[in-house]
Amino acid sequence: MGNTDERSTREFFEKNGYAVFRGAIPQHEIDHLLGEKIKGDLVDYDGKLERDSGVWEFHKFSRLASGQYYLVNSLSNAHLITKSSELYNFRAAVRRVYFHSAVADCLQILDGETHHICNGGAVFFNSPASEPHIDAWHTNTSPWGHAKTVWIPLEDLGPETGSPFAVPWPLGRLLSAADLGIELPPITPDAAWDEWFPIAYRRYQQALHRLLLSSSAPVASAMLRRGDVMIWSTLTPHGSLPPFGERRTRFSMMANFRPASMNWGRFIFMAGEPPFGPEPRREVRITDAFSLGLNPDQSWEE
Ligand SMILES: O=C(O)CCC(=O)C(=O)O
Repeated sequence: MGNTDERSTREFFEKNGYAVFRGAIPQHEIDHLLGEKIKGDLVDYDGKLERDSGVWEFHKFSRLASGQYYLVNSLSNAHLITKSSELYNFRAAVRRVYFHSAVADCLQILDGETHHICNGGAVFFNSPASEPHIDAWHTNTSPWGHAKTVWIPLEDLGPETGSPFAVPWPLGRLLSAADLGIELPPITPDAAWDEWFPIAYRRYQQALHRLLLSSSAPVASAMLRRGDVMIWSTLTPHGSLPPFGERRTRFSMMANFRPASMNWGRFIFMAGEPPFGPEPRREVRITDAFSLGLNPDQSWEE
């Protein structure tokens, strides 16, 4: 570990499960990402798209009491929608930020690792107003708790834009279903993941929410300037504030990383539990840095 600042950032991260790095991404990278050439890639699309239900539909929105809209029919494999020839400039610019040495530096300050692998990412145009949740459901390591989400504002953000927040959480603290006092539906090798996942996830979410509420958990957010970097462990509960008043933009991006020296871990399935057997030894494929999701159909062992 380099200097005192870095040491105290790491100590803060270990105690609270999140950290904020100020002005980490060079402004010219953000200018490039938001530049006219890139914007030209982003065109409105009003056709049908494949949904999680498997049906091709137009967007369907619902309105919350707060006046916000949310998408009811979520997209299936959104990352696969565009052909590689589309969004060419945009994808290249996004990758330039995800894989910028400044991101690697921030990660290294937190865990000392020199090489990380990106498991997927997203670009936000508005706040998703997501409820408190943990990202370990889609990205985790074995042993637990070394995967991280990197979140980067692309414009200056106050809470009125719907900033992200974290619940201060000791690094590595894993809440299993048993810790939350719930049982998840059993999963067997034949079980359909797509049927099991939403039920298990929702049950876990509700229990997590109850726990945070009953323990009067604090939430932490920050005024963020474009180019700052906020990082949380994928075991740290976090979410996003809803924006105030009328809808407004909140250009930002996030990606999940894990140290390259670590194996994937399957949060919620403890080592040796069916249907997966013992902990995976080595990950065997990273086909696309932008592919998302951990799927039990994937091959995990060498
Ligand atoms: O963008 C946000 O406000 C939060 C995003 C989030 O919850 C996530 O990346 O897991």
